[in-house]
Amino acid sequence: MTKLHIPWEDRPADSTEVVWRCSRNPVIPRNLIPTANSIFNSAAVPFQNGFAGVFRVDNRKREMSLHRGFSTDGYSWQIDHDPINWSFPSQELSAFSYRYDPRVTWIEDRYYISWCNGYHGPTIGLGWTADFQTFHFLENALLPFNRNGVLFPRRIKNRYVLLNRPSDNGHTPFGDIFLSQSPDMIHWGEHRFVMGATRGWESTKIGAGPTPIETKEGWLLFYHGVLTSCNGFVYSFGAALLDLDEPWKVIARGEPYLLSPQENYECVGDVPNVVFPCSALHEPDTGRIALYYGAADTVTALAFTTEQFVLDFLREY
Ligand code: BMA
Repeated sequence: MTKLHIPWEDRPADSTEVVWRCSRNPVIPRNLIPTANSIFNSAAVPFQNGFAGVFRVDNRKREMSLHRGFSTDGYSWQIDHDPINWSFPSQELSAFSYRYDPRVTWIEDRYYISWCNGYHGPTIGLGWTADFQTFHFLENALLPFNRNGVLFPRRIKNRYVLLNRPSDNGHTPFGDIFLSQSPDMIHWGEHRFVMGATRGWESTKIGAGPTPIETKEGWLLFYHGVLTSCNGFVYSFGAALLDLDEPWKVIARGEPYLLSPQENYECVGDVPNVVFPCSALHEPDTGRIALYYGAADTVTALAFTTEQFVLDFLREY
């Protein structure tokens, strides 16, 4: 089998950035499929000889749903025009309110999907697929109100671990990252505080981004942070390193952001000034990382970095 290559561009010669943007951004336009108002905050994973993804599509009725997609190169995507057709464990879970901001994580033998699920308010929905053909809905992991549920890619001390961010029912003006643990993906407890909003770009609230990446030094976590300006929220993202065995312990956390909304497609759209990462493709042998992020709640963009660049950045700050 030929080796799968993740999307990649070297850092431009004149750049000193730790994270740099893809020259083809935005890689997914808002109107890639005819039913879409916007396609953003979405998750891609390696699948067979290419990539598969779960996409946040806000349709032209402005309903927020999850759609399936495939790609051979990680840049050009074929996204289903209709939302994922879930199989439900119970009729009570099937009522549609909204489903958005998916993350996808391979654990053991299947892809788990976590998202913000409308169930009498936002909470963390979970599901899984093995083949991207049938999609199985699981019980909500937590009670409302919660957002930004992100699974670790393996059990830690025999527990599945889920980062999450307790919130309110609206445009929450606060928010710290916690984690919850489970023996079976159904029952969640042993909740721990991980880290809170601090200052500057992450002074209002923070939330986990892509599935954490395991490195020798700890779990590498990209997360978004929000600043409240006189013009509204500004979403940037940065990085932290969590302890491998007790991932609620923060080993390092970068003070500056890694990427903030500065390009036109990040500053202009349905919600201006948003960069919001939901997935990271990682090549262990090269350390390359390709981050998919939603821009201005409208389009999907790519940015690049390496494990080493981010670990060096975290050591410096
Ligand atoms: C958050 C979520 C994200 C969105 C962001 C900016 O609360 O709804 O989906 O990208 O706000 O609007």
